[in-house]
Amino acid sequence: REVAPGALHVPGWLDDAEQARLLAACRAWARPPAGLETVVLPGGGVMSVRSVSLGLTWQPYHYVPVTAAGEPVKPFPDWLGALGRRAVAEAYGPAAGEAYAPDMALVNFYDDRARMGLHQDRYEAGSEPVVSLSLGDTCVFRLGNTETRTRPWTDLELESGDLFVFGGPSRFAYHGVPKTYPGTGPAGLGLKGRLNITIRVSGLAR
Ligand code: MD3
Ligand code: FE
Repeated sequence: REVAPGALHVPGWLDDAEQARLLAACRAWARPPAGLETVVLPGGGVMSVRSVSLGLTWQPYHYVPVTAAGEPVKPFPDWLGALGRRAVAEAYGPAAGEAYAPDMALVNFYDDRARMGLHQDRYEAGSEPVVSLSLGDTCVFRLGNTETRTRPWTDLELESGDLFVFGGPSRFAYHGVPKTYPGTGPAGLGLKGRLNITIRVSGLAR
């Protein structure tokens, strides 16, 4: 479903087995070194979402190859790039899929209290689409406009296995996660909380 121009939501894109495989990979990536970290903002604020990156990591407000603790970021695996290409092909057609060359992924972990305020993702060098995959608890995803951090916005629910692709005019829309619904993930997955994996073209790799 096209939620806004260039913003495509595909509920249930990952089947149970694919979700389990992606979760197992996230658990391995979360382990040290260069595992799950808390991002501290320059004003001293701490993000409630914890994250781990592959390929490059995001530190306020740029992409770097080393974590805040000084450890090299884990590599961005080819299979995850291939999954991103499949997602973009699904959203915009086979040619767009073939042209898509992601170089990093950001995995966000939400415990029951974590939220992400409305923001734009504009630290990438270009404007290639962002691919988002959700695992575990359902959340409210807020998709705003490209002009202001205020209304109008649309609230949607993202569930385990859902794909979202943000390209075209939606690429620089404000967005955030005002809440998750604890305990709503698939019982068989065995994840307490929510994971979101975004696959991106930073354009800054080497
Ligand atoms: C719309 N993550 O990591 S994913 C982020 O669920 C981020 O963890 C949220 O926003 C999460 O930056 C939302 C959906 C998403 C990701 C990137 C976007 C929506 C986007 C980039 C442009 C527009
Ligand atoms: Fe974002």
